[in-house]
Order: sequence, then structure tokens, then C-alpha cells
Amino acid sequence: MAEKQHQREILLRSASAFPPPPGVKLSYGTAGFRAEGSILASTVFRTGVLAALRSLKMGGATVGLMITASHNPVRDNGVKVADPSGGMMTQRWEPFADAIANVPTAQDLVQLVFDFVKEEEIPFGGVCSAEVLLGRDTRPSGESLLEAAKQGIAAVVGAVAIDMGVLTTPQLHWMVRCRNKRRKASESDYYTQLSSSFKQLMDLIPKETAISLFDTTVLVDGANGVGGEKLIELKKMLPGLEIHVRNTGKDGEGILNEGVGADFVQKEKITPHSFDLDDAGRRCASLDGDADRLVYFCISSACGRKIDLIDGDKILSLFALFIKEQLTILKKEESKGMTDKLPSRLGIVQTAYANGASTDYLRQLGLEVVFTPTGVKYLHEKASEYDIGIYFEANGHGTILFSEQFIWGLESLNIQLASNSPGSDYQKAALRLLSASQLINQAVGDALSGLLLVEAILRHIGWSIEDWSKLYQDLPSRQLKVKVVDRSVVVTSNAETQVVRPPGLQEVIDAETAKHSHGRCFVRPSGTEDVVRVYAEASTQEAADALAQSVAREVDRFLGFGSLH
Ligand code: 16G
Ligand code: MG
Repeated sequence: MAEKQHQREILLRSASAFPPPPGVKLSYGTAGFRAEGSILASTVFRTGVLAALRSLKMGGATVGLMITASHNPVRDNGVKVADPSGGMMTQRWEPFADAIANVPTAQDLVQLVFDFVKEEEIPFGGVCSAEVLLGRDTRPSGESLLEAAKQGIAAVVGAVAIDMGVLTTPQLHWMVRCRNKRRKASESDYYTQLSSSFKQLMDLIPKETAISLFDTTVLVDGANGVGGEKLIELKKMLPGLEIHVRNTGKDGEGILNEGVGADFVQKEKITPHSFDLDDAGRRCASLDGDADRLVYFCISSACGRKIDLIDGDKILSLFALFIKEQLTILKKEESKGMTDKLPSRLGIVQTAYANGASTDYLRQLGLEVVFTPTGVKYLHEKASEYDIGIYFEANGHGTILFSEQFIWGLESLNIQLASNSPGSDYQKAALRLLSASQLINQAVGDALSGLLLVEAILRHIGWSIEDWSKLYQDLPSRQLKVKVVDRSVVVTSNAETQVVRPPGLQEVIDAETAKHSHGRCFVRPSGTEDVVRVYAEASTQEAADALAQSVAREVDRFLGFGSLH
């Protein structure tokens, strides 16, 4: 009883120092809270309390708290929580996240927390310990917000905050996962794991392609954010691969996410700052502000700033091709008996934004492709249902998940092969899959580990960026957004491909879509902005533009301000 009282007093006192800004309502959304950095102290403090409670609920397992606003402008910031698995915080706790962020007074906050703790049966009041790892990106507001998070964690008795400093979002998720698995989890362990698995993959490159005239240089746009800085560290450990990082944001050069970064490149389809025609034909890549998104691009000499975009769908296709090749080698007739017990169900997860040409390509490869709503948490969850689940959003968020059973099976197979047929194609295929599972981040999509896997696979196949770009031809597409009075009025189903409400809107979309050859169109409420997004695809750019515009007008007519008329 005395412990509870003590806890109540501490929470009340600390919360009183972080009053919420009046008139601001925040929602945890698809990727945590985001707003202007200057108004976020209260939200971050409260998210600190939440993260500590989450750790308590999970028996003291380590939880992560990341301060970042990803690809948003530099004045913004944000905060999100990583669960002990290293994945996103469970969706079950999102209503509590919304409630704790928006509750008006310190007294209300204490009441809310005590009610929640009771309902969730959380050991509260100092009976158990909790641990939260903290990370932040390079935003100027990050340092003071990190202090607010520390105070939120300290307001929960028994909770300890460990400040990991400036990190990419995927580094923090990786650390949380490793720590809970009792593995080495420091930043230097991260670099060691990535560089050594990359080297293993390079050592396994078939002789035929190893001698080809491969361009060993990749030019990387670091979005003037944390990713570039970290890549400069990592590249020191990668002999044989020349990484030239531009837009590092160092020494006050360039502004975070301004005219640079994966989001800019993917949306605008033009060169980011610091890239020009001199780079035509080179292999270029772009990270977003917290380095959990990756896209590649190539500048074609005739087209000014226009680029050939190699988006998340094409990264996914490259990964799928490679994984499938290794599985096919393992499943060859001769190795039956050894490999047929290996559980190896391969699944591809996309969203409605995936270019239709990519889905066709993947299905032609004979792969199972499924769809989820937009947002990493949905794709990740679905991919984890497979022995190997590959997921990507077109915008460059994605990774490959390997199930524990698959990895165990592969490890024991590798031991068998090492004595039965050492150095065989089978053993090499098994080792490639094991190395890929070490290289690619198992907690969350990670631009740095994704970049290294792309580089290793291109080298493995002996492909130039042009070869990769030609894997299939994207269907022309157009994205538009419509400002609406209340975006929650739009309800969708079937992984956001169908509108259920308002009634009648889907019929209108169907009628517009039917006017265009290879037409495909959907609308969905944004999870991050007060808009409804429209996506259209068709066989020509003009048709895709026309379809998107006509549907945008209809959305505006149904629920907008009528400004598009
Ligand atoms: C967030 C999501 C991203 C999604 C985007 C959609 C995470 C880590 N990030 O940035 O996956 O593509 O939102 O934004 O889940 P929208 O709902 O505004 O279109
Ligand atoms: Mg990001």
C-alpha cells in the first residue's frame, strides 16, 4: 500500500512538470506520435511512462523508445515504442498510448495509469524491475526530448532507462531484440554482425560472377540524417565495397530531409541534392531520415534530374529471386532426404501501393503474394507467419523474416552437409541463407542492412543497376491527396483496396477505373496526415493521371471541402 502511495506521488510530481500543450490531440497512428518538436515534451514524457509499463508487463524484458520523425521536416519530431521482440509495440496497447498522450492533467494521468495497471495486471509500485533502451536521431529537438523520456521512465518505480545515444531506428530495434535474446547488443556488435555476414555472402559468390567487371561503388544519399553518419562507420569494415556517402548533414551542410532522402526520391522521382548528370549510369541509393527506408535509383544521361527509380517493390523482387534460387538448389532431387524436412514456406507480403507489375512478376515466379494494409506493423506481422516472409512497401520499408524453425533446420542441415558434401552447391545455398538471415535485420526494415544485402545479391548475380531496373517495367502510377473534413469517415476493407464507407464511393471508383486499360485505383485515409490518399495505375501515364484526378474529385465531392470542383 505504502509502495503504491509512493508511486502515485512520484508520478504526480513528475507529470506536473510536463503539462500537455493546450488544444493538441495526438494519435499513435501507424508509426508513433509525430508533431512539431517544440510541443512534444509532454507526449515523450508520457511515452516514457508507457514504455516502462510495457517492460513491467513483459516481466522486465527490455523495451525500446525511439525519438525520431523519420522523413518529416527537421522541425518535427516523434516518438515510438519497440516491443521486446524488437518489433513495433503491440497494437493492443495503442488505445492506451492515445489515452495517455491526450489526458489533460497530471491527476487524470495518474488515474488513467492506475486504472490501466489494474486492468492489465501489471506489477506496479516497485515490486518488479523494468528496462527501457533509448535512442534518438539527429534532430536538434532530440536531446531535450530524450530528457523528457528519461523522466517519464524514472517516474515508474523500478524502471531503468539506458541511453544508447544517436542511432538509426532499426539499430535501436535490433538492440532491443538482441538484448532480450541475451545476445551481444551494442552498436559495435551491430556493425560486426552486418559486416561479417556481408563478407560471408561475398565469399559465397559463384566463381563465374565473381570475376565479372562489376562496379564496386555505390553512391548513397544519407538524407542529411543519422543513416549517413552510421554508414560511414560501417563502411570502414567492408573491404571490397566502395560506399560514397553524400548528404551526411555533417558540419551544417544540408538540411535533414530537405530535397534529399528516400521519401523525396520515391515521391518526386528526381535526383536528390548533391547528385547530378556526372553520376549518370552509377548505382545510387537513398536512405530516409532515420534509415528504415531504402530505395535505389539511376540517373539516365538524357533526362535532366529525372531518375529511374528502383523502389521497395524491386528490392523485394531481387530478394525474392535470390531466396528462391537458394531454396531451389536445396530442394534439388539429389539432396532429398536431407532437405525435405526443412520447413520452407516462402511468402511475399505487399500493400495495395505495390506496383501491379511487381505483383505480376512475383506471381510469375510461382510465389505466394499476400496483401495487408499500409504500415510496417501489418506487413511484419503477416510475414512472420511464413518460414521465410519477405515484405516491402513501395516506399522502401521492408525486410526478410526467417522463422526460428527454419534457422534451426538450416543449421542442422549445414552440419550434415559439412560432413556429407562439404563445399557442395547445397551447402553453399544453406550458408547463403544463414548469412542472409544474419545480415538482414530481423526486428524491422533497416536501410543499412538492406543496402548490404542488395549489394551482395547484385554481385552474386553479376547484375548492373540497369539489369536490375529492367527486371520488369513499372506500370505508370499517380498518387494524389485530398484534404477532407474528417478522414475517419472513410472505411476500407480487403487490405485497403475497397471502400466500405461512405456508401456509393466504391461504385464510383469502379466506374472510373473501368474507363482505363489496366486501370487500378484505391483510396484510403492517411494514417499520418488529415487527408485521403488516392492511388491510380494504368497502362499510360496520362491515363493514370486522369484516373487519379477523377477519383480525387469524387472523394472531394463525397467528403471534402468541394475545392477540387
Ligand atoms: C508511416 C509508416 C509507413 C507507411 C506510412 C504511410 C511505419 C514505421 N511507418 O510512415 O510504413 O507507409 O506511414 O503513411 O509503419 P500514410 O498513412 O500517411 O499514407
Ligand atoms: Mg523512416
